[in-house]
Amino acid sequence: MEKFNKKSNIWFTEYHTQDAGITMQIKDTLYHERSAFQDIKVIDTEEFGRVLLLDNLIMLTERDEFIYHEMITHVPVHINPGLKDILIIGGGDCGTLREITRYDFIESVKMVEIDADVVSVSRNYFPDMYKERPNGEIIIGDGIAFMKEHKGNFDMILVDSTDPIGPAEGLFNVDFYKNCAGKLSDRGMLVIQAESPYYFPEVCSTIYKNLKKAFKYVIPYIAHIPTYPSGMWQFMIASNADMDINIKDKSLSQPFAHRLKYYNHAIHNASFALPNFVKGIYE
Ligand code: AG3
Repeated sequence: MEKFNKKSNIWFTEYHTQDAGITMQIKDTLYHERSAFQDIKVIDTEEFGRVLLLDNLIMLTERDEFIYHEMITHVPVHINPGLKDILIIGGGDCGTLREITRYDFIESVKMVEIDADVVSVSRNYFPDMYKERPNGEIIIGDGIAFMKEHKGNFDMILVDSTDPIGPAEGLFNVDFYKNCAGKLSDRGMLVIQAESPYYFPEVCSTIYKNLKKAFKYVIPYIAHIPTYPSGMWQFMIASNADMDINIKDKSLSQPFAHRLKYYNHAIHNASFALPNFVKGIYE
């Protein structure tokens, strides 16, 4: 390690197991509070730029957030191109909102985030994430209650949550998934982030089984995100309508394709290819 020039020598580590984690050198702590729901921190790091930590877990970094946000949105949009009404549950940093509102044909996007402070921290510290969006509406409230009370259907529900411990726990259970299934239009889909298949196979397996109790079809896909546990991240698309993963219309992302840094059509297809140990989780 001598060859590396240590600057502050103050480090942040997120532990993924008792014995392993990811570590990065901190330049500065820019913000820290305990909101009504969680501990919120913004650190500035040498390697990854600004990093948003919720309960000391990495939610996003300026350098690699594009991967998660592109992959949770552009993959499902390309298999079901007629989307008009979208709901995002969570996603307070507004990265998912940014990606989904790139499509002109999407008429309305509601984002229901439980913690107003996450939205304001994003507004103040992550200028590439939060922007006023004409077809996007931010609602501060509990996503679980919103799903129970809301009348009317969505063409796609995106669950951009934290890990299944803490405030997001209820977003991974069967009741919530059934509520979502009941609020989807005919060809509607639920899309969720589903953790690391490498470190947390039993979490992925439980999520998959829970989804299967509410949906006929559940299709897992993968992205590589350097700052999340193991760098390999699982997403799942669930639907009660027949789904096929092929791109239906290659021109959908054309107007902004030059701004995408991860998603392209080859990645779309490749993301559904699962390594054998991951396939094994879902058999
Ligand atoms: N949602 C958080 C993914 C979970 C990361 N987990 C972890 N680091 N242990 C993404 C928030 C970005 N919108």
